[in-house]
Amino acid sequence: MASPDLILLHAPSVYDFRGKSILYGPVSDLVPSTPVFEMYPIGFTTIAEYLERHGLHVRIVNLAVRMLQDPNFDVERYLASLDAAAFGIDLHWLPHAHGAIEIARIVKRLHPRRPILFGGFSSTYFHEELIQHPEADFVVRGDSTEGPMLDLMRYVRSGGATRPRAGSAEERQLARIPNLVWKDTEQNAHVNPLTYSPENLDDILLDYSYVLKAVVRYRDLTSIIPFRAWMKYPITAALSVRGCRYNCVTCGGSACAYRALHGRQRPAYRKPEDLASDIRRVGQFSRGPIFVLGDIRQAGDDYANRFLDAISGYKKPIFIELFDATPPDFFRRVARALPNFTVEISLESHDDRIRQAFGRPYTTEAIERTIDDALEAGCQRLDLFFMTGLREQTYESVMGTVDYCERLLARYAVQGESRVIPFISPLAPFVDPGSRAFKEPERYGYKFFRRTLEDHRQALLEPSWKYVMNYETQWMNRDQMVAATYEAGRRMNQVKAKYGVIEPDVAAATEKRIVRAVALSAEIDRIVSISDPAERHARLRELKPQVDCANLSTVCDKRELELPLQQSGVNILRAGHIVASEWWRGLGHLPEKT
Ligand code: B12
Ligand code: SF4
Repeated sequence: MASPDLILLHAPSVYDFRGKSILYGPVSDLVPSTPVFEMYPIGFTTIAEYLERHGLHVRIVNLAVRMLQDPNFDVERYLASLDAAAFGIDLHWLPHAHGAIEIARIVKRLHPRRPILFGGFSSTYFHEELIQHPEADFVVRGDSTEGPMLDLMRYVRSGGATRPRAGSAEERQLARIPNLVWKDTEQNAHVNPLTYSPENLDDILLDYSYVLKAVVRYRDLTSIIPFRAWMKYPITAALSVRGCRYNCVTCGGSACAYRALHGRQRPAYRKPEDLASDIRRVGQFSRGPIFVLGDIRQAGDDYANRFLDAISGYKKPIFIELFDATPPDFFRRVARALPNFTVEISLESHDDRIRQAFGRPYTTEAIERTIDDALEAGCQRLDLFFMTGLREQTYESVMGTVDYCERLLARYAVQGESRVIPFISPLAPFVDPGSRAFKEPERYGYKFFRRTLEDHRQALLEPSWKYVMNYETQWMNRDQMVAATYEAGRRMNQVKAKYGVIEPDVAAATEKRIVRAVALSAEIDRIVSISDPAERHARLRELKPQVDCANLSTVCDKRELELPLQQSGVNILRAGHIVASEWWRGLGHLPEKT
């Protein structure tokens, strides 16, 4: 099997999580990943598709999933068996600050002549610090890197030096690649201007058939799975936008963060008709739900209408998210086009003042009208998300949020069933770098314990999420935040059981997990206060089996987020067709796609 040009590696959050005793807490309860954050960025797929379209071969390797699936998976041996002209590692989400850098170290040791490149939001924010790491050869900044990646890979493919000499032609070549951060022979860092920031998403393609083809080409399915439970619940995403119009204060993907970090002046939208084709293409081989990332109303009513016209008649389950209250007519149009739709809304708090201080423009009253309209139009389910760790939010206010959810369920649950389902989780482990709160903590009432990339890398090794968190607020310290989160989770679980949203056995299991997590958290606090490091370490190690059991689905059962699937998730016939054409092409019978 020929080596690919580029291997994209996704690391676990903490590299050696299998040997460490860390109570991660409910940090990933509301995303498909485990606390190892094994999901790779969507951008892996768009970069891979783009480079393949231009004649290069790319392989995606999800090391985090491999490590999760097989406790004996030998990372070093596996990495030694791989080779490529370059290795790319995402440091997109800051919780990967430990794993991404450790994986880079190992790859550098095993393949010293191969360049290692980093990319993603956190790489962009911390590019100056990251490039100082000896194993980081390149950082590609920006929310869009397909173009610069093609330039860089062509440079690497043509034998260009990883660290060019001052005044050489190679130095001039690297200096021309937009968004690139690189080093010369003297280890001086050069930061090229951030000039690649496409105005729209016309030139990218979220084409999952690349994924199927890669499975055949590299005879490896496990490495490309986006998250551990994907085979059981194959949810896929469709990307409507890069960027955002809103400015939620803790968000590193807000309008002002995009402007400052990625040079993006306005969101780049995918053409609505192309978005609809992306979805239909996924629907050809997957029966799982599709999540449309980004509110389709964000670009205006015309965008939403064009999208709904183009997708009309799509019958498979689809999630849409709303960033604001909507008029009733909107849902009537959605229901006509997408009979099997589910809505997601982040309400954050029941308290208008707190929600608006966070940056969400809508009132509870307006959202309640929106909920009524969505249900009346026939929405299958409506998930409401609340958060702890907000500006101006106290312990009592968090409990008030759960009381509010009880009132909601009393109103919407009919005969032991409710289409409205509330969830609450913490803003954790980190407030995003690049957010307004990170930039001006005092102004927004935040206090940070960690500021640099290295601070966060170290934080991730702390024994429980309370110590990992990079912040507290003027209204709740970390102890209160942890206590409020667990207690809110416990009460919410009871409320859901009372109104029949979850089965009694599910509720009982969640209750048990929360109680165990609270006890473990207290035990870890006691261990942390032991002054002898050897004893501290030994006591933490003893807790590992219990900690491991408490690390998944703490404040709710992750499966509560899932829609019931009627049939197996993958359309075997269609997937088989794509796989067979790739195999046939591999035998030389079909031309390579250009
Ligand atoms: C969609 C989304 C998700 C989806 C993930 C979809 C996915 N697989 O990518 C879900 C809902 C699962 C999710 C989860 C999380 N998210 Co999120 N998410 C977003 C959101 C709303 C949009 C992201 C987006 O538009 N991506 C598309 C573009 C911009 O990125 P991309 O195509 O994947 O990648 C491009 C570049 O980033 C870069 N790139 C990325 N990786 C690499 C690697 C290399 C080598 C190179 C060269 C380039 C490169 O090039 C790519 C192609 O051009 C943003 C907010 C926002 N408005 O941006 C938050 C955001 C990215 N998420 C964030 C966070 C914190 C999380 C969680 C950690 C939250 C949590 N505690 O659970 C988890 C992590 C999940 C995991 N890894 O398991 C923060 C990140 C801040 C930071 N610096 O850490 C953001 C900015 C805001 C937020 N708080 O939600 N998220
Ligand atoms: S949290 Fe707010 S600012 Fe961030 S992506 Fe969502 S709507 Fe935009």
